[in-house]
Amino acid sequence: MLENKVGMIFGVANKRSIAWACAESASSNGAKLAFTYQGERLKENVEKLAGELPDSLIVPCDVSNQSDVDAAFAAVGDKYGKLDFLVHSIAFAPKEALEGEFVTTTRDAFRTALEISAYSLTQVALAAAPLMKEGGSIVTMSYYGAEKVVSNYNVMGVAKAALEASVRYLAADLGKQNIRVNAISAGPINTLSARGVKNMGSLLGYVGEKSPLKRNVTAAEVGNTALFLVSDLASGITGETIYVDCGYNIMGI
Ligand code: 0WD
Repeated sequence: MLENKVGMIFGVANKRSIAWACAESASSNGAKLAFTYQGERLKENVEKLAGELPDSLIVPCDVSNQSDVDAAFAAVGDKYGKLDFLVHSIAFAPKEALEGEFVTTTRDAFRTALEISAYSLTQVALAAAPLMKEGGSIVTMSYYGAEKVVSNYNVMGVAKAALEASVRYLAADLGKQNIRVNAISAGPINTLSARGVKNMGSLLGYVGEKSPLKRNVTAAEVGNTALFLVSDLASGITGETIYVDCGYNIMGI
């Protein structure tokens, strides 16, 4: 499905990362992949995982550092000469902002969460567009806390709301270059980031019980939806937030 396509994957921390599930789906369908890792802390993990894939590239990139972003895209341009799709699977907020009441969010925590979790999508879209010469597809990861209050999710919910709005504005700007931009709103999955949100365990239990499919979604299911969105099967879809949450979002009382 993705033969002769080159993708760039942001946000692999370990094998549980949603980004890694996206990479596995894309790679097993023929894509060549470039991976970014945030810093030395994650280098070994990403090298071990991505090293298994043929013709892959691994570059450091902390999105809070513009020169890292420029260098990562330059490396992709040098190696592959083009880019067809990008998966943005990055978020961060200081731990103390992900518990207690939202009203106590500090200016610093707000700025950091919005910069890393929302602005970074615009930052990478701007850098990716010149490499997407034959059009392209950009996918990011959002969560239900963008639209409804989820205890402890707090400033990350505000960041996800900004992220989903960014998807629409980016889709409108980049559509004329045949670049599509979409978000996946994933149900809760037990990853490293998720463990940073207080009481994640009980959230998983609650959602698993209430959702129409009576279970939690898997990272592989999110990866397969990302595969669909970056493939030509989704050529008419842009600016959307697609739920991959076992149906949880449709439930009322
Ligand atoms: O329940 C979940 N796990 C859900 C996650 C439900 C719905 C959405 N999501 C979203 C997250 O908010 C995030 O946007 O999916 C995305 C991926 O999250 P993940 O796979 O759950 O978590 P993880 O494996 O931790 O990957 C996120 C990574 C970081 O890992 P850690 O945990 O070490 O912070 O985002 C990367 C980093 O690798 N990251 C950065 N990358 C570049 N520059 C930066 C940064 N400044 N900050 C974090």
